[in-house]
Amino acid sequence: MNRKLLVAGNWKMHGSLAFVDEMMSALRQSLPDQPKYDVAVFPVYIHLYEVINNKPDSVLCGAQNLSEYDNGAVTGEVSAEMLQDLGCDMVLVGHSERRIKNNESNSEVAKKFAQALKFNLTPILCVGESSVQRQGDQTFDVVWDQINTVIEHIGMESLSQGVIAYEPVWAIGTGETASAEQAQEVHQFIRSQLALNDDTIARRIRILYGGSCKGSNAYELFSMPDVDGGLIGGASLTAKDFMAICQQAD
Ligand code: 3PY
Repeated sequence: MNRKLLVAGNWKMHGSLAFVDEMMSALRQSLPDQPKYDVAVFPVYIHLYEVINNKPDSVLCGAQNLSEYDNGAVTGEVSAEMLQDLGCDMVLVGHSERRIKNNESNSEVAKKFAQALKFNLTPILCVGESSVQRQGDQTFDVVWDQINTVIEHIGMESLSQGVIAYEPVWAIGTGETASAEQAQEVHQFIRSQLALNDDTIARRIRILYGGSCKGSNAYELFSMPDVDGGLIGGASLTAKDFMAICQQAD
């Protein structure tokens, strides 16, 4: 099955309004009008509006997080309904930085995934093991538990409306990248587990790789049969580096 690659820039807690304007004009100049691949950027909440108003039509925009609750008395949170109202297309759920620093549990992440779908946002479910878990041979168990909690909460058909991003925690912000073979091994595992439930969905769903993906390794990673693009951290913060990765998806 032909899956369209997705190159998604997770800007994390970086940027300013000037940075957004600079990036949007650089992407307008450098991206083809109708790229063969999908491109998305994920700024902080307060920069979403600026991105949405200045991005090229072909670029999707998403938030880095959302509330598991509907609109109401939940101070400091942002709902899926608000993100939809603003014009967001996508949202990250369960990034390892939030699982670790904000103690987000698998079931909280599953609730956020469901909220996103309720308001027509495409969730990107981030999963991945720590280095201790990898060394303890727990990679497959950890990753499957993270995905299966979402399936148990909302079912396979709903999961298939989102995207999965495999991001080994040991490769995030460390400069260390999973080799293309290591990434493929986990992506293939995820797809084969999904196929036990539903083969069509397993073949349709996009699985991105994230964790120190850059221009120099993107081609090798994207060439793997089960890698459908990347969720890019640091290398999404300059137009030159981000475009270098996008070009590998062409
Ligand atoms: C990274 O590549 O560092 C990421 O965390 C992408 O989400």
